[in-house]
Amino acid sequence: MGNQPSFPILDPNKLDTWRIRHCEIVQGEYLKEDKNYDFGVTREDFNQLLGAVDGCTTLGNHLWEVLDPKRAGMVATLEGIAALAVGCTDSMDVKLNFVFKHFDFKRDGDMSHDEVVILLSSTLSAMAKMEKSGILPGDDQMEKLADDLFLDADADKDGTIQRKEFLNWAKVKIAQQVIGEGEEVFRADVLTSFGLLPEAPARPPAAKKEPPVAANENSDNSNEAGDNSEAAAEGATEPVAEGYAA
Ligand SMILES: [Ca+2]
Ligand SMILES: [Ca+2]
Repeated sequence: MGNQPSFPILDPNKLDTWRIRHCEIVQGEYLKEDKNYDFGVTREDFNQLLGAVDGCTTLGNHLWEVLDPKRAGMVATLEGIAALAVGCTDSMDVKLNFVFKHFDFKRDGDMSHDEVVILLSSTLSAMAKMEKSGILPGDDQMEKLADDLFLDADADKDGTIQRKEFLNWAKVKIAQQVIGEGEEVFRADVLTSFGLLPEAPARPPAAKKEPPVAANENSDNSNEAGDNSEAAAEGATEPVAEGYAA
């Protein structure tokens, strides 16, 4: 690691102050055999899962509103945990590593086609919900994306995707959307890279952080940002590499 970005002080109820290690605590809780968490969680179970992080009492409820927009009363557990990784504060590499491990169900260190499909659909679905203008990924679209990944990324042609192959593929894909090396990567960039935003978003001014995920009400900002989009694009300067510090 080159330049060390500074990270915010942890507030257990604000996802954008979480680090990947907090996501790992929740993941560890999910994998505890005596807890028997299912593929789908209720709001109550989700709160309990997140409560594995000391002091986390309200984040589960905030995030639930985002992840269950149709009020189905159930959230896919893997997607819920992926959402934590999406919304926390850590480098792109660290996040991608977490996601890779999270969806390596067989724990064999590489991705089968099925694992890739679930990884992509769960993570991008969480991301699209958190970015309110995102389009939810369709099954066919994710199958196709997984096919593309295997064609493009399986460098050693062994029919599975190793961690390095996945990281390279994802970063190249996202980098096509982000102008300038070391520039901060926003969720909208990632969604655009995977065809899940209707049109390329204006990049926000460098000084502005993306709004915290948990604060639903803050989403009003998106309109304002749209009005200023030209100014924002023109005024965009080189931000300090934070989200994408390699
Ligand atoms: Ca595997
Ligand atoms: Ca391979």
